[in-house]
Amino acid sequence: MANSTNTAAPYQLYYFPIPGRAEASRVALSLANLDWKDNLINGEEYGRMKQNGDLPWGMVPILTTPEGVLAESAAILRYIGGMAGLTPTDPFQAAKVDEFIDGYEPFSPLSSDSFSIEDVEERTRAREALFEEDGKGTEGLKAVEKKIAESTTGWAASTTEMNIADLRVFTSLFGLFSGNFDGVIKATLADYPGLLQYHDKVANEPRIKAHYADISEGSLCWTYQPGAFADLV
Ligand SMILES: N[C@@H](CCC(=O)N[C@@H](CS)C(=O)NCC(=O)O)C(=O)O
Repeated sequence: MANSTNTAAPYQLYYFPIPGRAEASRVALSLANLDWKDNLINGEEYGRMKQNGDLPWGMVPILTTPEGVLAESAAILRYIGGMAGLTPTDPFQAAKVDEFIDGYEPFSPLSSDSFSIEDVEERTRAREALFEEDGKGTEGLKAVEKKIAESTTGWAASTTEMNIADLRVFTSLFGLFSGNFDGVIKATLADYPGLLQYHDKVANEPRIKAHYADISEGSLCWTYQPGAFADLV
């Protein structure tokens, strides 16, 4: 059952109303067919949860489960990914998937580093600088493109099937280019044909394609649909 409105659903995800660090787990929760609720919180609710001691590490996302609260986006993804059949059963392949998720992490928070800059022009400039020739964003995109090019199967961690490493990379990477981050523009991706090819592969995976088939108008999740970047090719 996907994304219940039931406040008593056994699995409850709490995060801001953006893809960000929760999106991969949202996809995994849906593909696992669990009864779950997507609690979209604002800054005030986040502050209240933190104050109340509801957040094990003071941050979101968290997932409440019948067995207790789980924090850290990668831990949530691994836990739900296991239930969704999205983690390899072979121990080495599972470890390679973990390696990819952990190795990708330094490139994950690129856009959020500049969240605290209040002036929109200054924030835009800081984000644009990320994707200049020597910027951290460019370095990250090149590194991920190279890793994916090394894959023997086209899936991020060279696994035989799509798995949680792909959910993490796909949602984090392409979520950056939704237009939600001032100064980060989708045209940047035109310089990364390998990443566009990877987008095509994941977005057209039948479960992913079905998951994003009916998004609402204006949804930030448009970057996850097949053809989202087709005009750049
Ligand atoms: N390592 C954590 C990082 C979580 C994180 O950075 N969460 C941000 C939102 S994306 C947050 O809670 N920010 C609120 C704050 O730091 O005040 C994870 O992956 O879950």
